[in-house]
Amino acid sequence: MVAADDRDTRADVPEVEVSEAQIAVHWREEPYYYPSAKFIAQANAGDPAILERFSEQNFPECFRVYADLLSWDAYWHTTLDTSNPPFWKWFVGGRLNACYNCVDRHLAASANKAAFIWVPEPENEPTLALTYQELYRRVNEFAALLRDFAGVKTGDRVTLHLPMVPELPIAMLACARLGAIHSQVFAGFSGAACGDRIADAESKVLITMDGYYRAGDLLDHKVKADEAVARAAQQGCTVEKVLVFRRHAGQYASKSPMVDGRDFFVDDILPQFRNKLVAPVSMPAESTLFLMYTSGTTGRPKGCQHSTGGYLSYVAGTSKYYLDIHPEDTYWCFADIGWITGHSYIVYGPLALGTTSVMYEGTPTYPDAGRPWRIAERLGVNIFHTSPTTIRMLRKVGPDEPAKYNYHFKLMTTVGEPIEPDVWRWYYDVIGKGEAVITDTWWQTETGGFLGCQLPALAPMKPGSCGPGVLGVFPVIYDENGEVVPPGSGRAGNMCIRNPWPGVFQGIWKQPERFVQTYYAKYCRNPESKDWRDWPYFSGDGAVQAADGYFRILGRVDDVINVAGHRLGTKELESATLTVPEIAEAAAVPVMDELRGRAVEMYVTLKPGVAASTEITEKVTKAIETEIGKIARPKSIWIVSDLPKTRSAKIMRRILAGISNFTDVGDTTTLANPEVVEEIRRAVQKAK
Ligand code: 6R9
Repeated sequence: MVAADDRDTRADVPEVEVSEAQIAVHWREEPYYYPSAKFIAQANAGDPAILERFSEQNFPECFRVYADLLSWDAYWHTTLDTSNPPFWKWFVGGRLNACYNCVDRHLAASANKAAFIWVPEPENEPTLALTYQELYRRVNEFAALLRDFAGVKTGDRVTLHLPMVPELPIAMLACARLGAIHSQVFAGFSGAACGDRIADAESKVLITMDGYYRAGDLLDHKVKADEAVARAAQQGCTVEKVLVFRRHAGQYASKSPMVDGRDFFVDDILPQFRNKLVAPVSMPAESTLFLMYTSGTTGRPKGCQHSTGGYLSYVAGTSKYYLDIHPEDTYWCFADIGWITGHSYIVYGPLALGTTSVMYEGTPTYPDAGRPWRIAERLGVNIFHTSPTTIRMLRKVGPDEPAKYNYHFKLMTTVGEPIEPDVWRWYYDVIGKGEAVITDTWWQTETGGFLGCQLPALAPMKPGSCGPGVLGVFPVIYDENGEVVPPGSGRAGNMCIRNPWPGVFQGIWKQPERFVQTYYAKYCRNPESKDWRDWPYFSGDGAVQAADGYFRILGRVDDVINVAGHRLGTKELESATLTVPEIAEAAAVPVMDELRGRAVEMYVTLKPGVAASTEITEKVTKAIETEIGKIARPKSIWIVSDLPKTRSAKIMRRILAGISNFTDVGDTTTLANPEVVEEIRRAVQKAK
């Protein structure tokens, strides 16, 4: 990230130079696949009457169906308040507590049922079944510690930088119990990235862990907390307390010294709060439950704010109808809780429905590619949720592994990136054994829950398509001029949503202008209007719609690169690269990647007098790892003599992407320096 003083706080209307959608492969129409009679007979949404209940005429009252899945302290008086567009408010007047809804209310019927099953990476460590009763106890104790030891109050922001351990959902739910706003930063992100997010949220408390296992190593994680606190301090934000969980109680797995008066081992303090109960704070439906940072067009990450009532209703409802979760199911979502998928569909949605949610430490392919299927067999998992990148990886390393294990999935989900039809078919035939229904769920950090997906028992699947809009959500494709691109036209355009829905984010933390500009200004028909029909939501994705109404997502149309389902901003990558003193200019472009969907390539020029060397490319890699994290590591770094630029000195990433992907570079006649294009092409394409 860039330093606080030169952060770009201007509205980030995307200047589209190169987009993922432009390099997308065009697929042919695929045949339908149908759900089995057995699946249909047990499905939560088996009666087509539900479509009528959620028809456009019944909007917004239809979402009462979702809100009624929750326990409210007070009912709302206004289902949708549109008085301050596009800051929509759902269930206004209602009060509830998210933790109560996910934990307390299940005690009467399900105290001894597992809320989470956690599989640690080392195979000699026992699997933990955390019952609803035990979760209740641990959440209460930790909430008491947060309140009485760390001084956390309702409305405070608390940053979490936790790996995939049970302490992560416990900490989230403890914050929710107090009405404090949690902001979990993906553990794979660097200390610097975590520090920027702490500073933006102005958190006084950081919750972290000493270490965690990944592919055979016990990683030192606490060192990142020190970097994060220092980075936040540079931006004027003082972290008062760092609460450190220990991966193995009583043993410290980090080389980072504990700072006196700032750092505390949770397991040292927790005994003081043994069996303490904390009353759940009754929150207005519109209060913010959490922040989730994601990448956009500028270097500054966006803290997407999600509400308590609308969000929780939406993830409960979509978990019920699109994941087909019943309380007696064992559901396993492979995502990391550090991403929105984990928040919505490992923690809040499944727990609101009182089911058993599986989480695991480590990676799917360590110690071997049979790990997921061994776990699924042993735990009786029947709903499975993952991403195309994971599916591609599992196909590559263990194409025949699933057949060796005796598990049966009724439903499987794919999320995070477009899935190629061939990969879809392997998922269906080999992982799903031809028995499981697949839902391809299209959505975003901003949207809280699914937006595009077919109802699994009521509509057929189509490989590579996410299906139509979900219940109560009405997508549309607009061209650049705001004209509707009709279904079946074969033309691509910008994927938009015509109406608000309860899961939609409330805003970008402390950046209301950017919120309006990025998501609503592009297609707003009348900025004075209080009618939601005048405020379509712009997703930033390109898509085509088939004659049957199914959408096929092509990729990002803005300056975001989706690597293995992780959003990286080109500006973030470029700012990180420019921290290397030898680098003069940098441009990040997406390239097609067999495993991860897309990967990043960096093009750089050097300052005068600096000679190209592998040391410099290593420094760039290191800088990106330090500023963002290892997931952002570029596939290639090309040192070139000059970058193609317009006469207004704007770097043309589109041309570089054309070179990297061996596709058409498009028009170069308006460039200030057209001669560099051939030179770069020759050098790069020869080296590939
Ligand atoms: C949930 C999540 C959002 C971006 C989104 C789009 C891509 C997500 C997809 C998909 C094709 C799907 N995306 N789901 N593309 N098919 N089923 O991934 O949120 O991390 O914010 O990413 O991911 O490009 O705009 P997030």
